[in-house]
Amino acid sequence: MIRAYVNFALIKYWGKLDEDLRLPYQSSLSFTVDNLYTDTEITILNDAKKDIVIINGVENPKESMRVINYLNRLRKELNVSSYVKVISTNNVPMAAGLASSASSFASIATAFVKAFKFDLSQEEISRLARLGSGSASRSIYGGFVVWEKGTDKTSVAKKIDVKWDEFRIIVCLLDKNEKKISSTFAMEKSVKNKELYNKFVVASEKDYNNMLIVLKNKDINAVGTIAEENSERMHEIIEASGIKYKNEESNYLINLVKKMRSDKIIAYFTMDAGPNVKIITVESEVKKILSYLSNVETIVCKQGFDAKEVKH
Ligand code: 2P0
Repeated sequence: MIRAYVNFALIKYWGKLDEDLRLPYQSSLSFTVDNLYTDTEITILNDAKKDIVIINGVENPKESMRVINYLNRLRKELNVSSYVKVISTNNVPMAAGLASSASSFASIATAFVKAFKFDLSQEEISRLARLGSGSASRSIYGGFVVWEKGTDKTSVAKKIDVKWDEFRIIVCLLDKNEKKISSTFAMEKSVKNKELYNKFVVASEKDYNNMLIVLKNKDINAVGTIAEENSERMHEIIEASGIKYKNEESNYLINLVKKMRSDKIIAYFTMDAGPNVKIITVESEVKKILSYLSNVETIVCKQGFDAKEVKH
């Protein structure tokens, strides 16, 4: 069984230059965590005429479709023909808006490669994961990771050489029942807004380069500031296309994080394609931050691991 962990972007991937190859307009940078993950077991079905896909314990044709399309893609890429049985289970709070395509497709890609006994590098597996879901390219590695823009061959994720044990992301779980607009769809809409989108890409490039510098210095205030600005830029362009992921509770939490900062606590926020707010901080601040969040369900995340084999 292969376990791949969820990653949260500090510099966001938001928009595809090539939709089929899932090539991004911008390089992104993320943190793969230790306690949210997907487990996938893949076995080859000899003589079968179709794949069997079980996600979170159920065989649901609609949910399985994206995975089956992806399995077809993997068969083509790796030049194999057998159908397979996929059992994939997310270890994330159900319907929390965190069910991550990143950890899912990273674990499926890795499990597929292993089932067919291919000897591929992590970068090669990252490329295959990218074809399933862009952010999945980054979940091949634990800790701080970059996914570089580029060509089909070069646009893969790599681990950054930063060891920062004190770094934390606190996930605040909000409004679990919110209907989700897929990021794939929302990205397409953002890209169409050409003038604004081009500005976003230029700013994002700057954020990425600056982030690489401050991350090497483990400068939490600079890391938090750049991540927060980059996230806000992404939500600005999303909202300009008529989609809104932030809700009232998100805004309440954003203001609370700003209040923490005015109380001299190190706390910054980032948000993805949903209402949940993630707080960027370091270990010494976690207790203080949680005291502001007594009414909110939280998950404190540390640096996680590469996608890897685990025993049942
Ligand atoms: C990210 N997100 O960098 C950004 C920030 C959401 C907001 O990557 O269409 O599920 O499957 O390639 O990877 C979510 O998008 O999109 C995402 P597809 P994906 O984490």
